[in-house]
Amino acid sequence: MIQQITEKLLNARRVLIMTHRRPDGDALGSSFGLQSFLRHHNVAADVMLVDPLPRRYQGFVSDFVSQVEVGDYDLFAAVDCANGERLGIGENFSVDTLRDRDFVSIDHHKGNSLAAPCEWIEPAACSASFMVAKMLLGTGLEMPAGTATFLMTGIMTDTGSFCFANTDADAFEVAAELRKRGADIDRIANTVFFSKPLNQLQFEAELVSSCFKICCDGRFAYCFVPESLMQKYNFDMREDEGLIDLLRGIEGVKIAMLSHKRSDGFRISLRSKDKDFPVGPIARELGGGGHDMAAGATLDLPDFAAVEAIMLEKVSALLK
Ligand SMILES: [Mn+2]
Repeated sequence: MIQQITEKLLNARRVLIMTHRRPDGDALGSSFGLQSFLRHHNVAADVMLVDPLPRRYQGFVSDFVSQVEVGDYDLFAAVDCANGERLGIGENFSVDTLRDRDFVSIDHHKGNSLAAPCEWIEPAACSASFMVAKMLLGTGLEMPAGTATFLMTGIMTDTGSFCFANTDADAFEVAAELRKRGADIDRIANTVFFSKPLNQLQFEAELVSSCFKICCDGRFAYCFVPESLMQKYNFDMREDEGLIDLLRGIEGVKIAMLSHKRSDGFRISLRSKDKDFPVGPIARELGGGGHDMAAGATLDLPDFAAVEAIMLEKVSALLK
């Protein structure tokens, strides 16, 4: 399958690369890594993004399209996207349109339901960027440093800089190959990890001091982020990548949950620090998705008290 996808990509006239909505480091790293590699090898490729970019990635990626004509492309490639609802295509066309066309998908989400005619799904892979890197390195073609940097960004963000349980030996091996090709880890660290805006730090300080709840003998930490606090510090939850680590980082905590209200309900993000207590199944049970150790869902409930009641029940049952 990898071979088939590689051939399709390298022989395409023009590829449209798509990823999940509210793109994170892995979504952007895998998309732009693939785009830069294809362009380097004279294949026209565009990344489509329809949501605003998180601030930390604004200096990192700029070359994308938001509106397209389907007929301009002969190949469609989805990366890091688990299902049609999450695919960032906006009003451009429907997912069904793609299934009648040449459509490939590369992803590492368990339970992927995108159903592309040609797909490579590897739930054990640490990140989609890792999969794209493995595929592109496997071609034996030259990989420019810019491509290596994009792909490394996705690997570093999805593995928590090689700290999470999904970091297997293969992740290090591919990372080593990317580093040899000039992946600029300094730049990644300084733009993605070490450049928190001051308003965010102040927002986090008040969040920590006033909103955290810890229960289940100190093993479940959660927090509802009130709209008023976001407004007070001008903090946008689109910038929340890594925010949950404040909870996860507490000693003794096994499961962390962060929640905030959106127009479609209460968004919950879940993280686990222990393989014996995976949160992926809980998220999927609630109509969401993700990985064993990092997952999320949106709950259409009247208030956070209702979310809290359900989650306390589910998490305490898991921790039993
Ligand atoms: Mn990912």
